[in-house]
Amino acid sequence: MTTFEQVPVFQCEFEDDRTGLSKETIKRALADNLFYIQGKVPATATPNDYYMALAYTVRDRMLQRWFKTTEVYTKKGVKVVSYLSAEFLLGPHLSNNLINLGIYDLVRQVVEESGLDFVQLREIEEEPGLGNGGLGRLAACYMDSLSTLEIPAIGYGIRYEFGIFDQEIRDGWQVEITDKWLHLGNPWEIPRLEETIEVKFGGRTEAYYDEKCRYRVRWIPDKVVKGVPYDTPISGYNVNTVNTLRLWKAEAPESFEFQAFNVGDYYGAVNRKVVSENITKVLYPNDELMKGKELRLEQQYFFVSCSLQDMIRLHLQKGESLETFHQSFAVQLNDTHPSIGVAELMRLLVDEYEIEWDQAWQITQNTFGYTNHTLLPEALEKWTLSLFKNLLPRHLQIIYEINQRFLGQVRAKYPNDSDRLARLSLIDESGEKYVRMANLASVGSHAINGVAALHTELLKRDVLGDFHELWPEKFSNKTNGVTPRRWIVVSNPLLANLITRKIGVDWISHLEDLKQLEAFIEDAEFRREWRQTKQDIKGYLATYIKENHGIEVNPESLFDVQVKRLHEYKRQHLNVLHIITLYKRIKDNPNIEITPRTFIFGGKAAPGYFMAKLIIKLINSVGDVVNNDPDVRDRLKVVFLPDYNVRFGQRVYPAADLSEQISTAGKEASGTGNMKFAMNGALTIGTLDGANIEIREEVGEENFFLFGLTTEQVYELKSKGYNPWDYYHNNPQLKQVIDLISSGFFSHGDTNLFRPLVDSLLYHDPYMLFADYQSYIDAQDQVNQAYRDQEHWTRMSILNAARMGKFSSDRAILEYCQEIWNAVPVKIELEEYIQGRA
Ligand code: RUG
Repeated sequence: MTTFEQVPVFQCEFEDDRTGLSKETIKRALADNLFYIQGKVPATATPNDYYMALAYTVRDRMLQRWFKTTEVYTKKGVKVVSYLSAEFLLGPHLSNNLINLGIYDLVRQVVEESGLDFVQLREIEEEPGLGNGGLGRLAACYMDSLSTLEIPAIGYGIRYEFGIFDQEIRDGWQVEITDKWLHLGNPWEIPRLEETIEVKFGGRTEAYYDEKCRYRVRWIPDKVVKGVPYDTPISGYNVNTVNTLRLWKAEAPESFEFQAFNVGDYYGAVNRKVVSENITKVLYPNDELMKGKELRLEQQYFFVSCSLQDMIRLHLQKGESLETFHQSFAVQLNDTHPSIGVAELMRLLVDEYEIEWDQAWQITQNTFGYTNHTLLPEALEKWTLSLFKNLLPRHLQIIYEINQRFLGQVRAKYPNDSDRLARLSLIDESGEKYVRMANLASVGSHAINGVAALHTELLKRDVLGDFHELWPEKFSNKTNGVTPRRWIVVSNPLLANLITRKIGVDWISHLEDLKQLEAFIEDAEFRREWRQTKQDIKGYLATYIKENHGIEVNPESLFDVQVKRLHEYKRQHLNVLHIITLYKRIKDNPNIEITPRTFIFGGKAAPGYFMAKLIIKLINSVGDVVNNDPDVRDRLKVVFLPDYNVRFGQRVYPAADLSEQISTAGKEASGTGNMKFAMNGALTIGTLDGANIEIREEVGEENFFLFGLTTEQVYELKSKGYNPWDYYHNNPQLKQVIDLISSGFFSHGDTNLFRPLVDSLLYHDPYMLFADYQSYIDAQDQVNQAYRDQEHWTRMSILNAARMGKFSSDRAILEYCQEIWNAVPVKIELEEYIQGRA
């Protein structure tokens, strides 16, 4: 193998066009990449060509670090974290990489001096929307922190050809448009064709005795698919570490098809090719809803098998034996989506590498950790036995074997407890039989964690209660975090600069340093600057809304923002009930004093989730009425901004005054948007749910607008028998609001349009909006009061940002490293002849 030092280009002692950081060199590199990579000259180049040339110029400057990082990780004794996730919601790469490399201002200057519009080029980048929401974005934040903390890591996932759909709003309704993120090419990835892996599907198994007369099973598949890795560099902030995100694309192996061609089955062969390649075609757009679709299980198995085979290859390349696999890799299961990995690693070890079952099981358990992200029953993955058997017959046998041994242990500990046995079993036998993926993940992992303190407690008590009783030592909490690089430095440069001027730059990689801002709370000039910064950013958002959506909003008004996936448990419709309440107040008394507010919504609904789509329609319909009613005199505005994605998040979090985190207590596992808002100085109105509880603890209860039932009260009320009609009849304000919707006031007289929503609230109200309504309105009234005292509001805003240190993904990753992965930083040193950072 050629080593890094042996490649001649890396030994050049002059400033190389692909590594150099002088202005002149970067300028030359841009022109060079435009000509030699894009094949264009300025006379014919499109803005996209320039963007591509710029992206390659930046990527070039990461390559040596990337190469060196990879090389160091192949050394014996380095433990690598392997983050297995069906989703990575990365967002645009360009700005993030420029910031992490420390060359943002320099490159911007060069681009502009070359007569190009930097912002235009930056905005051309298509973001890879390879995730639905919080779970995929968390994986992206964690990749950023792993690199920044110099932890050897690799992210494994799926290179969906079509990521999360683009959302358009037509006549107030969501319309889904295919996301074509790859249509103009992706300069950030490198295909590694030589590291392709084969994955088997279907067929049958066959028992046999090997040459040592040992009983063995072989799998005779009826389909083989190739997994081609596409690698994306993940830079760390202010360090040389560049980790890899390896995403797998499915392709049909040509050799497999020759036979079909030879016997003249041309169309059959082509069809099989298409079917194979379908595996990585499209991301399932359901967030928190499990649908038992075969293709989804195929996707999961495909990427997990590719990834585990890849890890085994890397481990063996180090000259290690498989007995020490778990010392080379700590594999984290991001939810149950990759949990088939437990059975796959057993299959690889036992069937393919002939390791005895007990030892293989030890290796497997020591390798995996499992993060649970939801308590919602509809999100818990389970697959029917028939589907499983058709697609993965060998894995089903392995799961049965794991289950039999596991239930044996349970029986020994709890004799005569058949109910417990039924609950713990990997197979749900209560009706149609299913494989329970959360149980498989829990049995096959040495560590299980929830993503916020409350969530972990509820997990231990309810969803995984029996597992907790059995193995309390496996459980821990790892409260989520988000990366301050993307969510403050990239998205809010004005605030980042203000903070840096006050306390220096260290906070970017040590977010707890933001605490130092508290020392300036009595400094009136600092408060003025803070307020002005927020004002400027709100101004930019107002201009954007005007230019792109034609709605005039007042930047002086309170920006009240709820951006997240549309889901009944997240209760965007509770927010709407508040808007209608304010509207009604104005209609009843047009001269009422009211704090002007702009309500901003964004978020996608799963295409098959009717109620969520109806809530989008309701928001837009209420907006149409409120925004156009002269009595309102622009004191209220309602805007639904379409196609909420990472880029849009970067625009909106910094501009928010108020962050809406209003899920029913006990339903939101953590939330991460809540953290991004508060870091940017927004105040939260929220329930005691998910990480809201910890945010409130950190920022202080006096700087947080709390409302609503607690989880315990929700359970209690449900068990007593919750009747939404009682609230409707006893609260005239609520009744008026509901009646107004029912009357067709927001639907041009159509009394049917919103009936499903209103009926769901009146007859079931599964997420208890009515129970929380009055408390929410009262808290919102306190918000109005507080916002009128701008000095006080600014103090609260500063304190919110200053006390958000805990919610950096760096803190979360450190906890995972120390308490689950047993992983330590490895410094990547660069040879002197390679340019240092700017
Ligand atoms: O809904 C949860 C969020 O509360 C959480 O913050 C996020 C990251 O942990 O994961 C979300 N989630 C859960 N997305 N999908 C699921 C279930 O598969």
